[in-house]
Formats: sequence, structure tokens, C-alpha cells
Amino acid sequence: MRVCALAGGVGGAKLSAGLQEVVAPGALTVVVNTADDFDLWGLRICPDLDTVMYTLAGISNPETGWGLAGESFDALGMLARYGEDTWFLLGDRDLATHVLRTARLRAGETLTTVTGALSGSLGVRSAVLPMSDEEVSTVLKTPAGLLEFQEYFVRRGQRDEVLGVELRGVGEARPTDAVLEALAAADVVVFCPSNPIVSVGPILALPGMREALASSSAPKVAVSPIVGGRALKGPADRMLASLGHEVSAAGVAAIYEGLVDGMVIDRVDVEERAGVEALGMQVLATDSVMRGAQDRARLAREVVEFGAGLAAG
Ligand code: FO1
Repeated sequence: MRVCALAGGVGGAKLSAGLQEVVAPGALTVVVNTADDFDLWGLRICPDLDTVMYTLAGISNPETGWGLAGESFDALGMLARYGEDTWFLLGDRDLATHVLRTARLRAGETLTTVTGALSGSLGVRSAVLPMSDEEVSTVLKTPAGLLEFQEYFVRRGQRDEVLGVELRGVGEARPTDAVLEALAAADVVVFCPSNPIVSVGPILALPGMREALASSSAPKVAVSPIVGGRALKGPADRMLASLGHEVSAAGVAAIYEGLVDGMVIDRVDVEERAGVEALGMQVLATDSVMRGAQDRARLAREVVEFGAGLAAG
């Protein structure tokens, strides 16, 4: 059973870790959003790729979900001493990832090649793929003006109302051959419980991506990141509301209408079943909140079994 998962940061990484547990070694490919990526002190930072990579390697920080467990921040302390604004928390060991990635990108390697080498060195037994080798960056329209994604998310603590989303560079970017091959080879495609607007959204916005999904014969299943009308993590609930979407599992399903065959919603949202089915999707209502490794593996198993039993639309 080959599974191809589409993922953003922490929520996507958690379900990916569960999927890695329940499929055969090497049978999982995770296609990761790179529109949160940015440059800081000359280094290329790819937060979602690293979150997925560290989580699949079993070395992520269990409290935050991003960064490394047992991390120290001495380099950042020194940067602060030099008068730098250290709003983005880069740990000492995490910095090694950014230093090496930046050097190899500058030497002409693609992000796909570099990510494969890094995750291979960390012992990750799944393929971690950037959605594209071209740069795409999310810029948010807010009452405070246009904000780059990490400016909005970390520096300003997601306090601004999001009135619009611009994906700079997406028109010129392409899904990589590795991404297209993984989709074509998959037996099930899983849309992880990541923000549908700024995490899965950029992946779907790549030219050719919707067509690649439509032409894949694999059933497609999405897991709702909205449970009981609230985002499991991050600002997805407020973002959906300010952009005119319904803040519910059914609201997420509406965004994925025509793209997925099945929707996994939480038991607490079971009354939304008929609304989701009306969009042409089958529904699995289960416990979807992943509190630990056991939850991840159990949910992943249910998602794969549900997906495998669906006919692709
Ligand atoms: N998220 C934060 O909320 N604050 C941080 O200081 C922060 C640092 C950071 C460093 C490396 C990394 O890979 C991720 C980091 N994140 C941080 C998470 C990240 O910005 C977001 O989770 C994603 O971009 C949204 O998916």
C-alpha cells in the first residue's frame, strides 16, 4: 500500500508519523508545503519540511511540534548580543540544517535533492519531498498591510486578521517530477489535517497539481483540521472565517470539493456528516485528535483503511 500525503507543519507531520508507522518501510511519500519558507541571516529556512523531517526521524520537540527536542539556543543568544532581533527561534542544532541546506542550494543542488540527503542522514525511511523546487512565498493581506508568512505567524503572533492570501511565484512554479511520480504511484492520497488555506492550499495551487490529482487513480482522503468549530493548532479557524468560509469540518470539505473522495471528521462533528456527503464525499467520523504516538498510528490506520475502501472519483 503506497501512501502519498500532502502536509504542512505540525498537524501534517503528526499524521505523517502515524502513516510511517502503519505502512511498509519506504511506502510513504510526504509532499510538503514550502510557501512558508524564507531567508534569515542568509540562510534558507524551510519550517514545514524540517517539521516533517524531524518528526519522521523521531527527534522533534514534543512540546512545540517544531524544532528539535532538547535544543539549545546559544547561537541565537550571541546574535542578540550583536544587536539582532531574534524573533524566530532557531536552535543551535537546527541551525546546522539551515547552514548545510543553504550551502548545498547555493552549490546548485535542488531542494528535493538536499531534503532527500538530509532526511536520509537522519534515518527517515519515508520520502520527504518539497512541493516544488521553485520558490513560492505566502504573503497575507491584513489591516496592517501585506505581511510575509513568518512575519504574520511568528513575529506578530497571528494577531492580524487575514483578508487575502497571495502566493508569490506560484504561477511560475511546478510540482517536481518526484511529486508527480509519487501521486501517480500512490494507492491512497491523504490530505493531512493541516491548514487548508496556507498549508495544503499552496500545494494545490501549483500549476498542474489539480490535474495530477484528478488523473491519479488513487482514492483521496482529507482529514479535517477543524474539530468542534476550532483549529487543532494555529490560526486556521480565524483565517477560514475572515476569508468567508464556514469554520467547520464541512467548511474544510467545501474547500476540497471535487478533489477528495472521502473526508475524515471528528466524532464531535458527526452531525456534519450529511452536509459533507452532499458534497459528494464519503465520511468517516472518528477520534481525530492526535495526543500521542498511539493516537497517530491508530488514526493513520483508520485513514488508510477508509481511503483504500473508496472508489476514486
Ligand atoms: N514557530 C513559532 O511559533 N515560533 C518560532 O520561533 C518558530 C521557530 C521555528 C524554527 C524552525 C522551524 O523549522 C520552525 C519554527 N517555527 C516557529 C514553526 C513554524 O514557523 C510554523 O509552524 C510553520 O511555518 C507553520 O506551519
